Amino acid sequence: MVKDEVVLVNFWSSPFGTRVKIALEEKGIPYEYKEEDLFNKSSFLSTINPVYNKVPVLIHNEKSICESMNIIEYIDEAWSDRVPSFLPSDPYQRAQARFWANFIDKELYEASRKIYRGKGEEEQESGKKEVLRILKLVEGELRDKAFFGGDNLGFVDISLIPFYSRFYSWETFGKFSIEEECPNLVAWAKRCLQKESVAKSLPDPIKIYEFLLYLNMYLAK
Ligand code: GS8
Repeated sequence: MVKDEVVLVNFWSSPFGTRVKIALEEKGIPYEYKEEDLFNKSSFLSTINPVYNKVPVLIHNEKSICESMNIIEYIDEAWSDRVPSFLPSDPYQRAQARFWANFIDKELYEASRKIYRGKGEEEQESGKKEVLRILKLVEGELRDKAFFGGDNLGFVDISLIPFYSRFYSWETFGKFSIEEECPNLVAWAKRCLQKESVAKSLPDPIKIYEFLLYLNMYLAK
């Protein structure tokens, strides 16, 4: 059997890269981690992700795969012999999982940026409103399940949980409480954190906050 060579190219604070770390940990796939300096990108990055020049990129036996949720599906398929499966086997349930992961992808990151990068109070308020609207919709989908994936972490859990590291920043910049508005979702996040795969992959919320403060100063220059 050929030995798998797996490399994750990432930047520590990226919620997208955190998704990939969790998926690799969940399946118990050993990998090499390579930190990419996004303030001074390497030419290597443009060879492994020539279209977007962004992280994360997964390199499996010298072939690169881009876009985090695409990478999660790839991991699920390439290591289909390993549990857990991230996508359900039922076509309708699969479509639903993809729908919610796609919704999170399209909406959450951009809306949240308005809270900490907002140019003025009005934009910040609209960011807060949007983030809460998104989180409440997602919370509704959780219903009374332990995880979006049922009893185990699934596709939607993996897509959303990395953002939990940013809740502290959003709440501090925006002066509001997500737990007050979405208690079930925060309880879900705490359940996820009890999983080793999540606990060891999520960046420290305080470090994220300090990084976002720094980024605001850096971008204001
Ligand atoms: C998003 C990747 C992304 O934005 C995915 O993988 O799901 N849709 C993609 N990556 C950021 C780091 S996270 O903030 C990135 O690489 N930014 C560098 C840049 O924009 O130049």
